[in-house]
Amino acid sequence: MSRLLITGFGPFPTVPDNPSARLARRVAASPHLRRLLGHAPDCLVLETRYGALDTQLAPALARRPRAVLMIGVAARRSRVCVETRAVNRVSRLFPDVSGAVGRFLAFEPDGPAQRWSGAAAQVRVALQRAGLDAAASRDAGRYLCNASYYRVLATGCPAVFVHIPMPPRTRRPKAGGGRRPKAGGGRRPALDRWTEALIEAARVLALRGRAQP
Ligand code: PCA
Repeated sequence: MSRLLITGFGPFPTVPDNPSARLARRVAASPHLRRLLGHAPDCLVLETRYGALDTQLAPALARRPRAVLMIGVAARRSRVCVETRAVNRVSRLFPDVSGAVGRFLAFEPDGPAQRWSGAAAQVRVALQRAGLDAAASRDAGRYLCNASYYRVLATGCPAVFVHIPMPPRTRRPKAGGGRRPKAGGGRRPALDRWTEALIEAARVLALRGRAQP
């Protein structure tokens, strides 16, 4: 089956340890996805700098993935959000990891003001089915997540960007003591729950990519 690309991001000035990279690697390592595709999905951890759109993302897109699942962190959000669109706008306020800010207010001076994802609703439903309280969002920000999404949506392949909050710290149960975990997995680490749900989202996207001419 055709290639599925999963992306995450490396650190940036306000998030020195970006959980989206770990999550992308965990989703891409899923044996379930490997079985479905007949090979492991491609995984790309993008450096959080504008230059990486040309040096890292463009070569990955040149391999013509049939579907792309993108993951980034939105530290101030409290829910997992499925981004429905990307806008042709860059913030000049927030420097990337190399200290650069977007050079122009629009990435593509002749590009459309926004690009929508046709697969976002299906991915949100898949996440909800997998037990995540995922919300739809129309605002992927004005930074690298939005910029990379805008690029990927231009390819026309099914692509969805999922923003995760910072995972809450989970305390390890003390050896030989501590309370028992709640029934229903309420105390399972967020990253474990997100991994499982995003594997389901990736499966849905991969099938959609296969169906698209
Ligand atoms: N979040 C940032 C960039 C990288 C990431 O994980 C954003 O929301 O744009």
